[in-house]
Amino acid sequence: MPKEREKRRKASKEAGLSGAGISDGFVKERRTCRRASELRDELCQVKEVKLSEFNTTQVQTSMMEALRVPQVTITPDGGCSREIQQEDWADVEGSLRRKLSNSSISSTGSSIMLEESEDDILSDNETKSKGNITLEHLCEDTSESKPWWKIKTIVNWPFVSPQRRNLSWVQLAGHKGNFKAGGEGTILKKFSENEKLCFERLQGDVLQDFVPGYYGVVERDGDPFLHMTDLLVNFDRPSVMDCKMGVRTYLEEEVVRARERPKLRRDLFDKMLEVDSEAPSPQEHLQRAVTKPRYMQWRETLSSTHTLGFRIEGIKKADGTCHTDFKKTRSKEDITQIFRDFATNNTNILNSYLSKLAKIQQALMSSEFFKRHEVIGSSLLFIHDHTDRAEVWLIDFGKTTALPEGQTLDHSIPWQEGNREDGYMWGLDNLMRTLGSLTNKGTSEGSNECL
Ligand code: I3P
Repeated sequence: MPKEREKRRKASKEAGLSGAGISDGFVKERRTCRRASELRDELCQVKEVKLSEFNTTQVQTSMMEALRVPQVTITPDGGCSREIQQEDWADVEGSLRRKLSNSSISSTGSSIMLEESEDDILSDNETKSKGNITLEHLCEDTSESKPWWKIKTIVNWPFVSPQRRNLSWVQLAGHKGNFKAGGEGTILKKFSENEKLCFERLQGDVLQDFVPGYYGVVERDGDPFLHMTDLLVNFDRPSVMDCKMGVRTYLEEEVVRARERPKLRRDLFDKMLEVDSEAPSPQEHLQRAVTKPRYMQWRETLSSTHTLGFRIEGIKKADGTCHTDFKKTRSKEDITQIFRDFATNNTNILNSYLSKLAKIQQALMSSEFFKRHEVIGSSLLFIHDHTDRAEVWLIDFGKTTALPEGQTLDHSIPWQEGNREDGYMWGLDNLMRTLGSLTNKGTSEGSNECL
């Protein structure tokens, strides 16, 4: 574990954290944030969370024949064979400096993963076992065998007793174990240098009102976290939907790395197999592994990412049930139906969502941040409750990266390797048309047809 400690020290250093625990730039107070001293006090009480050791043993690389993926051909680098090292994974993340994920890397390490997930998602004042039970009741995935902890975007769910703050959590898609309870009305998200930079650059941008409030970097148990608003705090038993935006869900950098040094992943092959045993090519079956871009591209073509520029990742309904089985949800009709159910066909909610999206669209069009960033893997988070209150937020900037000086993106034109286009605006347009078809309002162009 010294290596792990070293990584944590390094991440803390990069985050500019002192040994005292809270960085100088701790509070950038905004909107609902309370006084810095109160927040700091609340952040001091935490229990030890053991980082699970990354398991690389099941994954063997065998640099074999060239791997064919839909748009990118990954070539071998010499046909040699070696075991993937921990460093390799960090390498893949490259400049994003995302620390090794404790979650979705190994599907076979689920017991360790779950243990950590339970720990991480519990409120400070709850025992682990209690939290587990609560969470299972709270967010049972009724649609598939996929565990609930695979959904991203943690949100606070004031489920049982209003007096017990941060009682339990719901995470919609993505890397589990990334979140902890913050002070009241706030959460802590595992540090990512990239996301931190985005939040800093978003301060003062027209998009600032549409992203979670950001209060700086804090340290817990030696690990750095981004401190931000809990978006669910003012809702009563909210329904939540996570839509991943854009036509591409991986960075160009990942494609280049995969081409230069293909790394075969058994866990992604297994995930592929779970959905469709015929999806892997004969070659991939033989090696029982795929590269990440290959997996990500397969996910994109299977879902509506390619055809509509967005996809539904997860839904939590007001009754506490979670649904994550949207990997094969692709057609406009299916998506429309899912939105209809999600909003319980309530026109007030649908109209609120539409008008919120229109404001977001306007803001995006004039945003300097948006113009100068490749927005990958970012989601729109839809939240409403029985009072008909409905909000939409832009979240998840871990893979949103600044373009070289002077370069800007259109966000609507097709992606070709090298142009870094992400199709975000095209996806938003399609999303608005989909919602518009439910309210008979359409979009500003008055058309209900997707592009
Ligand atoms: C995961 C999903 C995540 C991705 C993760 C994938 O697939 O696409 O967005 O993380 O890569 O495994 P799925 O949704 O099918 O579970 P990033 O966005 O951070 O790349 P990972 O396994 O390398 O973490």
